[in-house]
Amino acid sequence: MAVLEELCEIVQKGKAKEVVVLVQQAIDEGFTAQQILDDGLLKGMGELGVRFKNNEVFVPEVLIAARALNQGSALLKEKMVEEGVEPLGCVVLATVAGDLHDIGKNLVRMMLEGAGFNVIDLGIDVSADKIVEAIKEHHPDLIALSALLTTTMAQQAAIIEAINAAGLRDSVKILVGGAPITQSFADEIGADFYAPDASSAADVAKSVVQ
Ligand code: B1M
Repeated sequence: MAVLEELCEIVQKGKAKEVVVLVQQAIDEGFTAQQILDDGLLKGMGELGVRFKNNEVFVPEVLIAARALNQGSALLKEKMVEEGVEPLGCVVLATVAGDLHDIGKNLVRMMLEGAGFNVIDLGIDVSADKIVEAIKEHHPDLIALSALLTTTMAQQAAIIEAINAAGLRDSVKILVGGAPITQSFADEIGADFYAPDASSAADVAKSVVQ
């Protein structure tokens, strides 16, 4: 277990090379991919998420830790397929049409992946039509929409309307976020959830699949 505790610590420090060495060591010691993920990599990212929410660490630390986590989990991919490890759920994520800001969205993606979700990241400037297509193609548990401009907030409402019009509203939950978004705006446009930060977005996603 010592190696997994160390992994949990080192991933939070963002030391990618050490993370890779420790993941290999854990594999050699006979831990399953699920154990290495749950008790090492994801536990570390979860703890970092709490510290991020409490303003004890900031965006650069989270980005560096996420890069280390990705390198460690890349090593586990083959083993996960062999062991049949299933993702917690599927999230389609996007920054809405007209909006090019993606730093917050990328943090949301990292927290979701760190929590064990398969994330379909459609990128920036994503239209309502593309979201509707993605729901039909991927059957996600959650749609997560980021908007950073007061002028693009309305796109979140337009996407919800398009999902309604396509008859898909009952098949998916919708989470909205971004600097100008509030709980009351989320309620007004008929979103299911609002999250003020990336870590809370991952908490929402976990609550949806539980
Ligand atoms: Co822009 N920009 N920008 N910008 N930019 C802001 C947002 C702005 C507040 C700056 C200002 O005027 N003070 C302002 C918006 C004003 C408004 O609408 N009220 C603004 C503007 C006006 C513009 C342009 C219009 C400027 C121009 O061209 N005249 C233009 C618009 C381009 C476009 O999108 N069409 C523009 C362009 C850009 C750059 C391209 C230069 C660059 C973006 C680069 C990139 O993202 N790759 C940029 C940047 C960097 C910023 C600031 C400085 C930083 C934004 C950021 O990344 N913050 C920003 C001012 C500021 O915030 N200080 C500003 C860090 C990031 C971690 O925070 O994205 O808020 P944030 O994410 C948070 C939460 O909001 C939440 O989680 C994160 C924290 O954990 N969150 C979610 C975000 N998405 C979520 C989704 C969720 C849940 C939570 O669930 C789905």
